[in-house]
Amino acid sequence: MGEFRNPQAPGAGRGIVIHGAQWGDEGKGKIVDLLTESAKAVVRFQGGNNAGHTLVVGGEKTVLHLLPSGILHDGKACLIGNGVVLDPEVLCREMDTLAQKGIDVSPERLVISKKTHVIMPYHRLLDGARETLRAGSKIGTTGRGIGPCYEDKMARIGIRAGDFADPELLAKKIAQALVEKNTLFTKLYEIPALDPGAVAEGLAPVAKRLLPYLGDVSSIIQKTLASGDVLFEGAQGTHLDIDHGTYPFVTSSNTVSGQAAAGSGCSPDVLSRVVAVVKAYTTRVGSGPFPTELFGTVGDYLQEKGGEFGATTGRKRRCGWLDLVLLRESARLSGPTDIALTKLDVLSGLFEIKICIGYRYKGKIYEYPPQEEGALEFVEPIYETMPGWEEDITGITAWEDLPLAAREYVSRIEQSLKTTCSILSVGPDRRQTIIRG
Ligand code: 2SA
Ligand code: GDP
Ligand code: MG
Repeated sequence: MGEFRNPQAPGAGRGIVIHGAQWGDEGKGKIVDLLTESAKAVVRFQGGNNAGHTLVVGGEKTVLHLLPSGILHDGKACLIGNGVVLDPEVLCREMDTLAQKGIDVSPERLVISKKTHVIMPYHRLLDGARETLRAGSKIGTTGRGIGPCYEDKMARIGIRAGDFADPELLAKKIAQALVEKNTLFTKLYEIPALDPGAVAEGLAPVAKRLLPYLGDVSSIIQKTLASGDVLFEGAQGTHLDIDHGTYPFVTSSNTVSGQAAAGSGCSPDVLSRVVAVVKAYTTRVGSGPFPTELFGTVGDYLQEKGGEFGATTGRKRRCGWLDLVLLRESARLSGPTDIALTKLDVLSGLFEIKICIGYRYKGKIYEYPPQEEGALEFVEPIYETMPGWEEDITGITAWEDLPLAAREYVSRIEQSLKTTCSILSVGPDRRQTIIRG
């Protein structure tokens, strides 16, 4: 049945998913940048410019919101898949910033799927208006219009990047979308109605500019895999997944590894390696339950030492101990082959380190999170305490050179999750990494 499958010829490349196993900001950007060296292409498959992926190379910091994190490597294809929601103005600004630094952002290497949905000004307005209306129970969105854009996709009234080629169709679709939006704006949110003609005019210059970048990402992935590896770059994290996350305090896309296939246009059988990026402690930005959250001095220590501020909004990230219950569920949902453990260096200087190994909830012990909505608000974490270490580990490049307590911490995670931490990150820079093979 060969022609019905998408088999990889002998010697062909692998699909490698890099996704966040917690609530985002695990350091996915750094890991994608690192692994791009040996890949041929990098594709974003969900989320939009709510993401902030930070790369540090030779001390120079780059924060990406839409461009795939392989962009700093010359000659590697960077693809924006159909599962992404694209704010064209943000993308153009990001491209300009990188071009000024001498990075190639030409259509020869950067391709946007024609099926990618476009974030429109009315999506951003709606995002803000909804949050205002939810006073007291805000989700704490990034305000980038992500949710409303995905809503239009599902309602089948979305604008797609492929529409950029047909200004007449674009104008018609914008007018259609605005019939409903303008009613909402004026009747419910006290926002002035938008003029469809003005919205279409506002989009025209960026739409024209991005035309040469539109292509068939699915087919490019298929061709690339014939000769090399393709990285699939996740955004946000597993527990922000629209289905499996801490609903309703989630983002509006699927963030689990399976989305890499649907959000880029390849079959799941090409995804042979799944790297779960795990921060050595836990952070969350925005509202929602967080069982291991720390409110005292240790939380402040992690926040300050880890530089835990949102890479898109600048908001302070909430910090807490590592939660193995959440990670077990991440593993069940995304099937990681290995872990990239990041920010281990931030734990240096703590006398003792706690790991949440289970929850107590309604008189029972849980190894996996209870599934009722909101249950995480009421679970009591069960902790195991491990000795900390004093040493600064940011310059260490070999496993053997890590303090014993740090190695024991890593081993405890591996043992509990029955997998290997193949990559250890001990600082933000690309070179501050221990590869364990
Ligand atoms: P949205 O804007 O609709 O996706 O927000 C819904 C929830 O998803 C959370 N979310 C994130 N959480 C962590 N990191 C994200 N990216 C930025 C970063 C966040 C920032 O890299 O730091 O700068 O604030 C991200 N994007 C969305 C969001 O906080 C809501 O809880
Ligand atoms: P992403 O969204 O998963 O790509 O993560 P972010 O870029 O939003 O947040 C991760 C932050 O931690 C960024 O500021 C990175 O530069 C930084 N970072 C990544 N890995 C490490 C590490 O091992 N140690 C330290 N100290 N910082 C790191
Ligand atoms: Mg981030």
